[in-house]
Amino acid sequence: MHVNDSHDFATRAIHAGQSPDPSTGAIMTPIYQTSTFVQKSPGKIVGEYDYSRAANPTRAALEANLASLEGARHGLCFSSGVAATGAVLHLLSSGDRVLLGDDVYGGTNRLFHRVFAQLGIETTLVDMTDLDAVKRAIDDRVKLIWLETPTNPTLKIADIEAVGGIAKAHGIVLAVDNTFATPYLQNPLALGADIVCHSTTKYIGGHSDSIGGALLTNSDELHQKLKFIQLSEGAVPGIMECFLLLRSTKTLHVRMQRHCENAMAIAEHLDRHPMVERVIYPGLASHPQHELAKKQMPGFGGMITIYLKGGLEESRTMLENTKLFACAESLGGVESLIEHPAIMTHASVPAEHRKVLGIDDNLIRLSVGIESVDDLKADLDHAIAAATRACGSACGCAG
Ligand code: P1T
Repeated sequence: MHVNDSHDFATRAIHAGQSPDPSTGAIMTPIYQTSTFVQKSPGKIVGEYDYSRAANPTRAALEANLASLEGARHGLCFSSGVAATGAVLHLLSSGDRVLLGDDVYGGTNRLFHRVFAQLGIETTLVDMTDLDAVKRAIDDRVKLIWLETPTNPTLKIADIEAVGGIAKAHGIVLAVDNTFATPYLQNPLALGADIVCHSTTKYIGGHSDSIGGALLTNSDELHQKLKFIQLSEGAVPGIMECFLLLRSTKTLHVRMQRHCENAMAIAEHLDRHPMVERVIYPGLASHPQHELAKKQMPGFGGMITIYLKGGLEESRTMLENTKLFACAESLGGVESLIEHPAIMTHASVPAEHRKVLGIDDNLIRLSVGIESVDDLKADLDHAIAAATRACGSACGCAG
């Protein structure tokens, strides 16, 4: 298909990187489930491919598709989001420093602090919503700034353009984990980031049936280095995973529209609930960076974080009593999930740091799916009522 940058997102989502199979006319990209490709003579390959760790046609279609959605020249896919993150960290050398957003996925935090620290790469946590703090943290050794926006799980919004300007002025690479926003709601490269990272496990996959990651960039130099790391480390996705993701991206825009609609309605509903102490959702006027979110994103995504009145017991009771929201790690699927970051996704973050960020026992994260919004509201109301009954009045809440 002749799809180019001038086409709208929805058209690129469905067609970019893909054309009917020339040998059969199959409209869907075939699953080239092969490890190797026969050569005519040693070193003389038939087409573009010799070995699937290096490149595979199904993966190449996915990489081109994701690159198009992020407005990038280059795309690379990995076996997981953390594998993609690790590939970026392998750009660094011992003695280099990284500024890492202070509120990121627990596994990202663990990778920086407990794996790459051992290789001599030093990580400093910075609140990326505080531009002065970013500037203050920079010295000659800082080679990479890594941020998420919205962050996981407290949904802070960083000004990508502003941080990008600071990074550029100091010759520092800016990588943005765009997993929560997706390319439908935010294109960090257009705002000055050098690399975009995705856990494709989440919204891009959208059906909770695969693990994967991706890196997108406009820099030929960064792409060549990252491609070399991808080839050398071999953390590539399986071919079937690539096919599943190609199928998923065709509906990304439609799913995201419904995720945003449902989440906004639920955020407003919970905001009025007497048992909910606070709702964090970038679409609410009460969100500290609401104006920035409006400027940077055309919609606010499907993630909501709430503080329930009470403590661990009430939170646990709520999570045990939802019937549609499944209690599980991960996010971004069509089905709604609920989780407790302090015990689940962010358990690997040191307790004292969780306290600083407000990842408390009464903080609960919702990944709002695309089911009927009325059914979802009723499910949450029922579970909160169960938590209220469990609570009595010991914690001082309305229960
Ligand atoms: O799980 P994996 O595909 O390796 O992706 C890691 C990752 C990277 N970036 C962000 C923003 C993420 O949220 C994740 C994974 N997060 C969860 C599993 C979670 O429940 O938050």
